[in-house]
Amino acid sequence: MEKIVILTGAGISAESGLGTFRDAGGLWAQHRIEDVATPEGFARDPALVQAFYNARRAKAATARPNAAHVALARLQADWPGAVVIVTQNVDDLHEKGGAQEVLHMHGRLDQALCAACGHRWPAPEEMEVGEPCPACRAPSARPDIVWFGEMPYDMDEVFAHLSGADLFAAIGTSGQVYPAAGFVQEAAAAGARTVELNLEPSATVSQFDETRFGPATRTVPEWVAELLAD
Ligand code: BJW
Repeated sequence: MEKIVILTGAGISAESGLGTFRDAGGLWAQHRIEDVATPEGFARDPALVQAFYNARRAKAATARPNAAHVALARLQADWPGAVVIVTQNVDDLHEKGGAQEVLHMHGRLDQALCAACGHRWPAPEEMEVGEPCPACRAPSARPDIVWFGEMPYDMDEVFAHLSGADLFAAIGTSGQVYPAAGFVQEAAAAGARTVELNLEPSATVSQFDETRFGPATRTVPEWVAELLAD
């Protein structure tokens, strides 16, 4: 049975009210990447970084999954083969939409990470600078987020899934951040058919066999319905 690997990005959560990064008015238009999404930025000004993620955590906590998240959960439940969802998103809208298993390669807003010992625990609504780790007591709590220059999570598992994929889809991602932007090449090299679903062509659009443009709440349910009808 066909194995489907799906990569999602900020565009899938845009219609749930969570901002993307690189669209006009997106998060990177309001904050410098180097200040809020690098380990160096955190070392320089931890209060700024904690405030940035506290605000995003609060917003994500009240966001509702949209028709695209729900459609992917339906695909996972009804497809006779495996459906692996890999998300770059740090929100939990796939899970709220009913997805069973999701690989969060860039971390999660609802988790805290100890920079000293690597322990993880549920993040409080507001994380403060120097908050102690419940395991080792070091004052080293940080958001469990993969910043630039850090190794994304679950990469061995993701690359193993890509090497066995029959169909690869990228949804709502600009294709500008690696290693995720390279997944299409990896899947294609393994013989998978590839499809991009995005509002606009991504930076890697030429590498896909098929493209579908439009808002995710329209294109994703349509695509899922077609797959399940075949
Ligand atoms: C809609 C829509 C709607 C809108 N419906 N669509 C030079 C060359 C190559 C690589 C590098 C390089 N220099 C440095 C690097 C590596 C670096 C990198 O890629 N830099 C680039 C900028 C060049 N990458 C890293 O450092 C990564 N680590 C790493 O590489 O480790 C080494 C390694 C080696 C070998 C194997 C594996 C690893 C770490 C990257 C960490 C990224 N972190 C961030 C922030 C933290 C999370 C957070 O705060 O939320 O993650 S950056 C930010 O970008 C965030 C996102 O997950 C990520 C991707 O963004 P995404 O999701 O694509 O969003 P947008 O806004 O860019 O695009 C939205 C899209 O949706 C658009 O296309 C819209 O059109 C569309 N859209 N509305 C459908 N309604």
